[in-house]
Amino acid sequence: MSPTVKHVPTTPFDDQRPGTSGLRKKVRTFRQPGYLENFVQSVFDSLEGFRGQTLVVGGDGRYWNLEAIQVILRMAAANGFGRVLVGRDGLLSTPAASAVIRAHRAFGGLILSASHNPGGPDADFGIKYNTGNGGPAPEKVTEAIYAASRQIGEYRTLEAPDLDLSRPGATELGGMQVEVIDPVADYAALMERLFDFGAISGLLASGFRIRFDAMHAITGPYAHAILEQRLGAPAGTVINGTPLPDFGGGHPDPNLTYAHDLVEEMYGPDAPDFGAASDGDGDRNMILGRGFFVTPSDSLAVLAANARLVPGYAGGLKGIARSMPTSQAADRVAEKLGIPCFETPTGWKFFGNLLDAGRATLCGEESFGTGSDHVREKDGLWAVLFWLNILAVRREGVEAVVRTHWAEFGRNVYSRHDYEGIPAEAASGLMAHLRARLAALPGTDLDGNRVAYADDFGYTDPVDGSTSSGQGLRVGFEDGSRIVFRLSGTGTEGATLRVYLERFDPDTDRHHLDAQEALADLIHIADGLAEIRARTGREAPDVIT
Ligand code: VG1
Ligand code: CO
Repeated sequence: MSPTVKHVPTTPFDDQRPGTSGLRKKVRTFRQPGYLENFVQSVFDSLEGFRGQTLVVGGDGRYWNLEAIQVILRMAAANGFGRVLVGRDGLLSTPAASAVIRAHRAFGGLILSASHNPGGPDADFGIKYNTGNGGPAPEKVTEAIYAASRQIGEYRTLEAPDLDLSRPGATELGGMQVEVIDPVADYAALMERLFDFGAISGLLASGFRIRFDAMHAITGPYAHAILEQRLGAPAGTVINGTPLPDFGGGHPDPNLTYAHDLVEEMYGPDAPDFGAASDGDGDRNMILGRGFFVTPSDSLAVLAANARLVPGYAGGLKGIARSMPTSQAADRVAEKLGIPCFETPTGWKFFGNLLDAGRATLCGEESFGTGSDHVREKDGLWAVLFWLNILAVRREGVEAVVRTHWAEFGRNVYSRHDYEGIPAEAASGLMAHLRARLAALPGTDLDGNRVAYADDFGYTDPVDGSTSSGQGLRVGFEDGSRIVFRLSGTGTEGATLRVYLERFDPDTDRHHLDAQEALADLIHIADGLAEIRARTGREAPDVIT
């Protein structure tokens, strides 16, 4: 007998507005009775036409992932979905979830992740809804979800036991089919269509050594299957390759601060030729050469400039899109290729329309995010394979490829400074003070740098005309340098101030300079403009990327 649908009375929580990438909160917030249920019901209440359709569900394997998935399965059945595709053991990387939604023409998907934020009972959890194109819900959908969460009165679920998600296969739950799928299969097949696996295997067989740090997070199984099993990299190429609920106690954030195992090896004696890492949910990437770090902004530009070497992009790029704070290195490549370059607010949801409309092929963010129209999320392993494919064709090292790129296009020296966990009031005070100063800045001189423009970035989507304001304060100088200030929309405690610094340098003689050195005067100007030290009480950033 089918379990009956229960209508459970509930009252709204007032803090369920999705941020840059879904709803992210402490695990203990999510564990309050009704908290997850309210949000999931609000998602369903804001959607139309899903009866009998397919929903994709999976997460990054962090603490509480499986418990949340069991709740979602019962609610999906009670709300009338026809079928759910769920990754084995509840696992799906964010880009793989996007690939599965697209490959199976699902109505949408729920992805459980707080990405690079730590996991565990005292750490973070998150959930986001992706639409049928495989991408994060655009703002009009996330705002509708939030509105629904403010007036929710009941949620629907079933009285039914947990399902066994450890083995692929189909079962039934309250009239809905639940299919447990191999989390890697669709994704790996897609990668094989885009890249020249033969050429990459050849490179690896020639003695080119690589290391991939999965940071105890979701990309472990994907990297084992693709890098070691399919491409023949030696066992042990993938380190920290078993997903753990608390990511081994670390921040699964692929940058020079948190990916320490990898960084130590790549900057040590006898370093491999290529190193990479991905984040909690597998959508970010960090690329390293031997003793050499590739900024994510440069990585986007290099991929764009070399895209024709890769089978999936041999036909050329339609356009490039980058988030506003991302360096303008990609713009220079777009100009040379004669294709448009779009500047969007921070967050992958803003790329969806451009990709769907065929106006952009490659997208990137300075926050270690790169991707293309193959899915509608940024994609960590995809970026790794893209790099390896380029290196296999060019038969050059990572550093040589980047330096040649700088010599041709000039170097957009770049760095981001993060001040984490500052009191929310200090952060909003700092931004308000700076915002009030903007109008008077153009034409003034700051330490010998003349301000060309200063504004609060707003965006009008060229495809559907929707607008988003308040997306970051920008101060641009006459020589093309920029400083951008914004507050993070993914944190769960206090506020994080991000300061983005960029200077264009065409002079090859200065390309050996360390970014902090080359940006020293802008760093000084940023502090003066925003009164960072005075208002946050911090002498230095917590994380520099
Ligand atoms: C950060 C990054 C942003 C990225 C977002 C989600 O957002 O800056 O570029 O899209 O994280 O990435 P914020 O609002 O904290 O600056 V992930 O890998 O956390 O899904
Ligand atoms: Co992520």
